[in-house]
Amino acid sequence: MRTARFAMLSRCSGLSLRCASTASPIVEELRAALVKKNAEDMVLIKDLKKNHDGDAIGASTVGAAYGGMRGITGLVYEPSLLDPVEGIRFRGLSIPECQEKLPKGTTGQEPLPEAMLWLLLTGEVPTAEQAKALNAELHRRADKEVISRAQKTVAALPKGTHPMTEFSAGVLALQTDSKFAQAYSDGVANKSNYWEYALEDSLNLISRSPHVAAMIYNRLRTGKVELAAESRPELDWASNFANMMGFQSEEFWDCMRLYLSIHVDHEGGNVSAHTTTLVASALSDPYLSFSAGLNGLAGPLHGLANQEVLKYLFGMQELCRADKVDFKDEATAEKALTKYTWNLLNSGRVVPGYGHAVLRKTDPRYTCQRDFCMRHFPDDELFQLVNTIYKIMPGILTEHGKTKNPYPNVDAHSGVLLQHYGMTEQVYYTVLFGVSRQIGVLSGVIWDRLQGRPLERPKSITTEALAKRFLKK
Ligand code: HAX
Repeated sequence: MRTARFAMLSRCSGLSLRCASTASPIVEELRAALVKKNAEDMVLIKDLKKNHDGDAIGASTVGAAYGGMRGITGLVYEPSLLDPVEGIRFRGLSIPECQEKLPKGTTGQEPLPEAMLWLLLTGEVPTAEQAKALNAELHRRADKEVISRAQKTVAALPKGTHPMTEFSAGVLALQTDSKFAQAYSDGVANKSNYWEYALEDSLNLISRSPHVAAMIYNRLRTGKVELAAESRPELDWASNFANMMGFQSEEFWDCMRLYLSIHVDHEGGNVSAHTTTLVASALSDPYLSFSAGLNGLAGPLHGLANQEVLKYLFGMQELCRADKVDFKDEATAEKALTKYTWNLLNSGRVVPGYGHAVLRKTDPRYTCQRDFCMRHFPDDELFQLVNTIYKIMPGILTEHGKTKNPYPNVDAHSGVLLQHYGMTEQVYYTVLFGVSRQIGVLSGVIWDRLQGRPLERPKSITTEALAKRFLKK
């Protein structure tokens, strides 16, 4: 009776995933790779749960409870893992390994973000054909009507709304087409197939959100609710996004391939990933979940730092100009920058782009952007300023004595690349981060549903309860 009702609802909702997959061999291939990897992982998970259920992997302490849960390993998140010294590994691969092994764009230089998506989802490096077919599938899913509705919703927001607010709202507006929400409402979704609906929504979102993000960029630049150029099906995901924003240089496309590949993921505990997976654990669909994650990414201690870094750099340049600092004289420039940075620190502010909650060395995402600049524009003025700051900042922050990591993170460098290629609207920078970040965090959501992870609900405690327990008051 129940099965018959489900079958009927399934037909009514038009959500026959098996049919969809017949029409799309690459999604069928992707799904098969996910199922295979999950079967391998499940053997380990069963063993871990059965024989090590009570084994500790980290202890909670009073310090951790007051300190933003630092040092507590309390989540399983499959797509990537962060080492404090080595930095990020995407399914076991470091950034240089990804640059070497993943299929690349037309210049043959930088990895394709859609290849990164395949890697994060399946744990396998895709072939060039698989990456190409996945990109074609993303193009195929770019439903014009759904995208246009979302673009109009964003356009209804007042002028001057921050682009991150617009992007988050745009992702919510795309949610009207959520297969996950529809299937749940129709009663056809259950624990064994949630992940398939999550995969459907995620692919649609990754396909459509760049169209919304590109419109946000053009509205910022020209005030017009349109793309700078039509989507081109022959282009890969990153270059097409750049194309829709009005950038047609091959070199910038390569920059975007790299940019959108390295920002995808940073394990599961950072604000955007954790928020997305937390919200998704309530079985909110991928759109609702990722929009929530974007709102976290929009904070200045997280993704907005890339915007703040530019403010800091331009502020430094202005002060230097006012004081007639001769940049050709390195020692004078370093002295001046040190003085201005101390003024900032003494006013109780943080230096954006430096420090990290987990990393304890220079972020490899910083290093690979630096390498890109060295290859393409070593003499760029802003790049040289960033290099000079890199020389002095670890010493300043160490002397300041607060931060546990005096080295630069990803955000210290990304704006330099964008400024060089003429994307000067720094309020937009975090949107680029968000467009990339969906690839990682949605992979995380799909794996959470595939492995049947439950509602996330840690326990909290009050100061009164802690005082009773430890202070005997
Ligand atoms: N400048 C000045 N002070 C800093 C600092 C910096 N760059 N980084 C950390 N500190 C301070 C903290 O504010 C904190 O001070 P209080 O004790 O007064 O609260 C102290 O040093 C200890 O902090 P921490 O343990 O080293 O760092 P946290 O884990 O608390 O915070 C942050 C990590 C990234 C938020 C922090 O380093 C910071 O604010 N950096 C600047 C903003 C930034 O670049 N954010 C982007 C991080 C990467 C990212 O998520 N990108 O999206």
